[in-house]
Formats: sequence, structure tokens, C-alpha cells
Amino acid sequence: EGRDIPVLKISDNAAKDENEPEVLFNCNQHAREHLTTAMCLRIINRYTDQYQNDEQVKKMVDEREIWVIPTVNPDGSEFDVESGEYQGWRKNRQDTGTDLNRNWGHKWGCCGGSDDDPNSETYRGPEKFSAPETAAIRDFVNSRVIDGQQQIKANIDFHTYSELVMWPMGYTTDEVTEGMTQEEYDRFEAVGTKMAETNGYTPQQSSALYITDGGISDWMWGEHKIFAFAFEMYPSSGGVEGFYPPDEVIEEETKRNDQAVNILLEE
Ligand code: NO5
Ligand code: CA
Ligand code: CA
Ligand code: ZN
Repeated sequence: EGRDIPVLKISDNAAKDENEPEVLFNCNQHAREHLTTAMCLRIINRYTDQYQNDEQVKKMVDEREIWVIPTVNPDGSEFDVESGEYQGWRKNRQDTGTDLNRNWGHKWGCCGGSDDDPNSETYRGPEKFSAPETAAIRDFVNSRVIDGQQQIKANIDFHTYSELVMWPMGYTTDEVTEGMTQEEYDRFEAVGTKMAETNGYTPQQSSALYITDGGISDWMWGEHKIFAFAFEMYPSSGGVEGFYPPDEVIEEETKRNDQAVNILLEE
């Protein structure tokens, strides 16, 4: 539907492309997962408002360049709320909708972790990057390759719900696979576990939940070697109402990830 996908940059000299590690946080690939949008807004507020007050925030703003995309799926997100009644909508708004987190180009459609039926909730689209949303973010991430070096070093893609910290690969239950050595896997597991110790989520390889192919983290790592995690936020379980917690939980459940976000920026 042509809505913009905003991307914010937070840094001490934001107008300059400095020689500092870049980190990307993105939220709301899935339309109904509104708590994640609040998560990205918290990251933005914390890394701006707390610059004077919080040593760690100041250090990371000074020594990193932080990119935040609060909504990857603005059309779907608007559709989910516009009637005044929640629609339980997951996908984008292209025809019957594409599941953006099955449309990324690493091992797209390879392994039974997505659907070729346009009516399915996990429809992968007619080809990789057929969704304007994934294509736009692909182009942005590709544009951060400078002199052959990807500037973005780490990423968290926020979802709801199940309270999980997940790492690649999603398309296979193998730990070691094409593009993932044991040493690399061990680092994902170590940092994922360390982050999970701070928010009380369960740390696991993405495929331990279920197999997904065409997911964002597999692409970030598989194509760019970006240290990419996906978080499933509050609540830990539930039905469709799990996507619509009351606004009273926003502060607590976004704050819950402050330390994990700090850890990824450090790493
Ligand atoms: C995600 C994760 C496996 C990343 C997905 O319930 S969710 O749809 N938020 N889970 O299936 O893409
Ligand atoms: Ca830079
Ligand atoms: Ca900086
Ligand atoms: Zn999701």
C-alpha cells in the first residue's frame, strides 16, 4: 500500500558515516505483533534520552552506530487496527498477504518451513524478496557494504510471543551447516544464553521451535555474516489474545530487554 518504512540512526555524529560497528534492531515484521513496535520505540528513547544519564548508553552511542526500524510491516500493522477491532493479521497486504519472515533470500522455500499456498499464514510469496518490505530492507542492508565490508555487525528481529532468544539457522535443525561452523554456532549459543539470562527467555536455535525457511536471521547471517538473533517477547504462551496484551505491560515487557540489547551492542 506504499507506506514508508522508517529507519532511524542513533549515533554521536549521526550525520556522519563513522568508522564504528553498526547494529540494526527491527520490529513488527508480523502485523499483529504490536508489542515489538513499542520495543523498538523504547530502544530509540533510551539511546537518545538517557545519553547524559546512563554510562552504558553514552558509550554505545559514542562507539557504535545504531539503526532502528520500528515497523517493517506498516501496511499490515495498520490493517490490523484500522477498523477498531483487532484482526489477528500476520502478513503484509500484497494480495492475500505474504509472510515477510518467509520471503528472505537465504534458502528461500527450501525445507518445508514455509507455504506455497497464498492463503496460508506462512505464504512465502511467488519468489524471494517479492515483498516490497523485505526488498527495501535487503537494499538497505546491502547498501551498508562499504569497500567490501558489511558495516552492520549484529541484529535483533523482535517478534511476539513465546519468550525466546533464537539464533540461526531456522531452515535446519543441524547446528553446523553450510555457512555455520561449530565455532560460530558456539558463539551464537553463548551470547544467546547470556542475553536470555538477563530477560528470563529460553535460549535456543530457531529451528527448535519449528523449521522456518526464508527467515530474516538466516539471511542476515547466511548472506552477510551479521550476528543475527530473533526474540519472541511476552507472553510465554496463549492464543490469539497473546498478541494483544494490555498497554499496562508495555513498560515492563520492553524494559525487560534493556540488558540484552546492551549485551548485543557490546558484542
Ligand atoms: C517467528 C519466529 C520463528 C522467528 C516466525 O510466532 S512468530 O511468527 N512470531 N515466530 O515464525 O516467523
Ligand atoms: Ca559507519
Ligand atoms: Ca557513534
Ligand atoms: Zn512474528
